[in-house]
Amino acid sequence: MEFIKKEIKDGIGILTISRPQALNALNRQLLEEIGMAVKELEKESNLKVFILTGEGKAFVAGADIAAMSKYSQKEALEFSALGQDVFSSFENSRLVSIALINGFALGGGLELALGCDIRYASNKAKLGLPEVSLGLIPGFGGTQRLARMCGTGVASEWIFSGEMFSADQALQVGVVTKVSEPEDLLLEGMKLAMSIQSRGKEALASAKATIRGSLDITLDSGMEKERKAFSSLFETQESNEGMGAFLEKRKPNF
Ligand code: DAK
Repeated sequence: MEFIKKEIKDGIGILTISRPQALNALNRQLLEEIGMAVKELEKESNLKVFILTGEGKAFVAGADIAAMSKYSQKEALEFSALGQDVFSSFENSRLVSIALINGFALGGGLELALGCDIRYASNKAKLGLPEVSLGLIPGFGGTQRLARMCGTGVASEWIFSGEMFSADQALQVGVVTKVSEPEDLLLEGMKLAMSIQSRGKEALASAKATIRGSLDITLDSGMEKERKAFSSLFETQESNEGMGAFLEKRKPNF
């Protein structure tokens, strides 16, 4: 892979996007590499969580405008479908994904982060969906995910204005859940990842699928889904171990 650095550090998967000449902007190749890297991490049977971050002053500065400017409508449709598929594959993955937003997360870059389960940002990060300033709209799920995550008021403000927002503004509206000094970002992300990694694998996958599945259904059907997911975990060795460990006053061995 040319633009993705993949490592497993202290039992945590880390994907670092590195295309510095274009502030990590997403072209087809980079999108495909992100999709492949996540598939490879999924093969690591002990892995439960991964971190996605960017190298340099950007997380990802958006879709590659130079490449996109030459697209026909058909190519734009294919490009949009590729991005949407890759970001949706994060949601459908059993692995928990944490975006560490180290710098600019604009357009497709913010959409990439919105596809992750959890987002932390450096206090130097700038986030936004500036597509309307290019005569476009977000094409990798931004209109849908931001509206679901923060409501249509926030999505409308961010998308219609095309402005960049600070990490603190992003924290206020719930786009990110923690802001830290740039030098502490990886440490904070690793702390969270290690806490997640110490939990039950099947319980995590079940919780993720149940949370993700809650958005498009009624509360009643969500409750039913939760009941089924909850009760099916009683068949697992993991829940035996987890509850047994609590009762025996020891740490569970997951
Ligand atoms: N694409 C390509 N190259 C980019 C880029 C991008 N998004 N962002 C930065 N670069 C390149 C710059 O062109 C520059 O290259 P050289 O001139 O050195 O060759 C290099 O990275 C460094 O950038 P700057 O010199 O501009 O760096 P500054 O620190 O001065 O400014 C910046 C940083 C992030 C404020 C600025 O680079 C900037 O405004 N970048 C563009 C941000 C942006 O508008 N992003 C949103 C892109 S639009 C769709 C599918 C997807 C999408 C929409 C529709 N369908 C198919 C329907 C998504 C759209 C987007 O993401």
